[in-house]
Order: sequence, then structure tokens, then C-alpha cells
Amino acid sequence: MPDPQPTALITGITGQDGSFLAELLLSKGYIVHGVVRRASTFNTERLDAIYADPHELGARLYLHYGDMADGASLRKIVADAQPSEIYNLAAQSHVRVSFDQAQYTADVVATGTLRLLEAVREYAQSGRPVRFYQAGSSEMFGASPPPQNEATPFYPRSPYAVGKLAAHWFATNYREAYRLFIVNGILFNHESERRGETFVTRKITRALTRIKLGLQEKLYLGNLDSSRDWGYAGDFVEAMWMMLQQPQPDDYVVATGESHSVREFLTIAADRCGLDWKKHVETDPRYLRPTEVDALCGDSSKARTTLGWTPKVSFAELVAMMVDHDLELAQQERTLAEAGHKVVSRGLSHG
Ligand code: NAP
Ligand code: F7E
Repeated sequence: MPDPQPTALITGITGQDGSFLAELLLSKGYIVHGVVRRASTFNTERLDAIYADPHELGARLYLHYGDMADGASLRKIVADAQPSEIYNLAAQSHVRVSFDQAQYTADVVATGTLRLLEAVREYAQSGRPVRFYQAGSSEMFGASPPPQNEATPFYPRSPYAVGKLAAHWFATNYREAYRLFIVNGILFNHESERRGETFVTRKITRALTRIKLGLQEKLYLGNLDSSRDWGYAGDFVEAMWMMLQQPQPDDYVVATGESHSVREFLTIAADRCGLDWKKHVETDPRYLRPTEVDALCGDSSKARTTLGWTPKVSFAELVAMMVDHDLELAQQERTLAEAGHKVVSRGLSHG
């Protein structure tokens, strides 16, 4: 029987996916709890549209300070929130950065997941039924050639990917050992206008639109030859929810089935801006990875057949959506610059 008042706990709620998922679950009538890590600046910007003061009547979104590095905080949040569904989305999710911060990435991504699973095991012993989603990644397939599906061997190529693979197996082991309802989603790249600005798609759309409006001159990138199966984040969080509504826990690949190179993304985005990217893009070796993942293209037949999931936003629509959004942002920045405010270009030095 469905839970009369479904309650979800989301780690990583302040991230791209966390914000889309929180919106989706609120629209379905859930009470949503989210884990937020303490920072010296506000890090809840992506939640601004849905945040309501918890003192207000009818508020259904609650935020708790916690960290994947701190098992005690996770245990307390799980016990306080009493969730029927848990979505573990928190991660140091930048592949290039994971080479610079390998131990930290492993701690948050792999051991952090284990800490949360331990909290869930303890919570489940109280008799409250709970379902758990683990945010796995196509990076776990790494060097295995495309198309990749649930049967493809894993071959991770970064500390991030190794950490995600450990988390995947921790989740699988806890499902089998303790008969918990735990699913592994293996999601291919998904983007949006909320994507972090150091991932290549958003880095490109932010920079080209700023170049278009005269706010920036150059865009520095790494390897333009790798290809990715890029989908829309709004579509992908629906698949996460669908996985937790199934009668049995299982693992699913979620992907569009189409792959494009970074160069193709650049060309389409530049066309939309009316720019020739070759005049503005330079390569900088700092954005290369010691080991690269050359080609990812997912086969999500199982998710399509079993969950009834299909992506709604096409690649061309995704690029257009991101460019149009960032053009508006650049326009706002130009207005500020014209009024004498200092407008900083951050994309030049990061990610
Ligand atoms: P994201 O935008 O980088 O968000 C990551 C979230 O994790 C943020 O809320 C971040 O908090 C939080 N976080 C980081 N370190 C933490 C810590 N030590 N303790 C608690 N929270 C912490 O990532 P995303 O794109 O939304 O992806 C969501 C999840 O799916 C991640 O696990 C990612 O690895 C995985 N994934 C993503 C994709 C993709 O293409 N987007 C594909 C496959 C898998 P702050 O806001 O404070 O930084
Ligand atoms: O790189 C190349 C780079 O950082 C994509 C994360 O969400 O998806 C994401 O990981 C490609 C790579 O994403 C730059 O070398 C070129 O080949 O946007 P990205 P990612 O590494 O695929 C997976 C599924 C996740 O799970 C991760 O959490 O683009 N590239 N030049 C560049 N990438 C970046 N970031 N910056 C560049 O300047």
C-alpha cells in the first residue's frame, strides 16, 4: 500500500539534480528533507524557487546541516526525518577535480555512501519501510567501449569513478545482505541551465554567451574529442523516482542513446550565438585528465521497457535551452557592467 504521506530525504539537494528532484517530489505531494553542508556563503541558490520558511503553514521542504564525511550527522538526520525514500545524490562530482583531491573524493563518494547505508540499516531495524536510491554514474564504465548497458563490465578511469564503483558495490551488498530496497541508477551525463559552471557544457554556454555580449574574450578548454551521451537533468530525475516505485529493487542504466563530441556541442552552441568558436577557443592542458573516458553512449532499453521511462528533451533542444538561459544571464551582467559594477569572469580558471 502506498505511504499516505510519502517523505523523502535527499543528500546533495543543493546540487543540479537535487534541486530538480526536490521540485518533482514536492509536486507529487511529498514532504522533502534535504542535507545541506555548512558553507561560509549561501549554497542553496538552486532551491530559491521552492524554499519556504519551515515556520510557514504548509511548508514541506526541510533542510538539515550534515555532511557525507560525518556519519553521526547522517544517522541523526535519517532518524529525525523518518523518510520512506532516500536519494543519495551528494558527491564531489567533478572528474578532473577528483585527480587533485583523490582521498577526499573517495571519502565523500565511497565511504560517505557506506556511512549513509549504515544509518539506513539501523533505521530499517525500527521496522519503518524505506527505499534507497544510489546515484551511480556512466563514468563507472570508463574505458569499456559503447554502447554500455547493465551487463557492460566496469572499467573506471578516475578517482571519482572508482569511488562511485565502490559505492555501487556497497549498495548492492547492503541490498543482498540485509534485504533492503536499494537501487543503483547508472546515469549518463545530464545537463541543464542549472549545471555547475565547471562542467564542459555549462562552461561552454556561459563563456560563448559572455563572448557574444563582449564580457569575455576567450574560452579555454581541454580535450574536444571525447564524446558523451548528454540528456536533460529534468528527465533523468524522473527515472530516479520511477526506480523507487518498482515492486523489486534493481539496477538501471539511464541514457538518451545518442552521443556527441565536445566539439559538436561547441559548434551547435556557437551557431546559436552566431559565433565562430574557432576564433575564441584555445586549449589549456590544465583541463586534460591523466586518464580520459573517450566515448560514452548508453543503452537504456531496460529502463525504457521496465520503468516506461523515455527522455523528452532532445540534444539540440538542450543546447538551445542552455544557450538561451545563459544569454539572458550575460545580458544582466552587461547591464550591471554598464552601470559601473565589476563583473568577474570565473570560468577562465576553474574546471
Ligand atoms: P552536483 O551539482 O555537483 O551536486 C552535488 C551535491 O553534493 C551538492 O549538493 C553538493 O553540495 C553535495 N555535496 C558535495 N560534497 C558533499 C559532502 N561532503 N557532504 C554533503 N553533501 C555534499 O552534482 P549533480 O550533477 O547534481 O549530480 C548528482 C549526483 O549524481 C552526484 O552524486 C553525481 O556524482 C551523480 N551523477 C551525476 C551525473 C550528471 O551528469 N549530472 C551523472 C551520473 C551521476 P554543495 O552544493 O554544497 O556543493
Ligand atoms: O567533462 C571534456 C572532458 O566535466 C565532459 C559529471 O557529472 O558526468 C560528468 O562527468 C568531457 C570530458 O563531465 C573541458 O575531458 C574538455 O571528456 O563536463 P565534464 P564528465 O567528466 O563527463 C558524469 C556522468 C558524472 O558522473 C560526473 O559527476 O569534456 N572537456 N574541456 C572538459 N571538461 C571540463 N569540465 N572542462 C573543460 O574545460
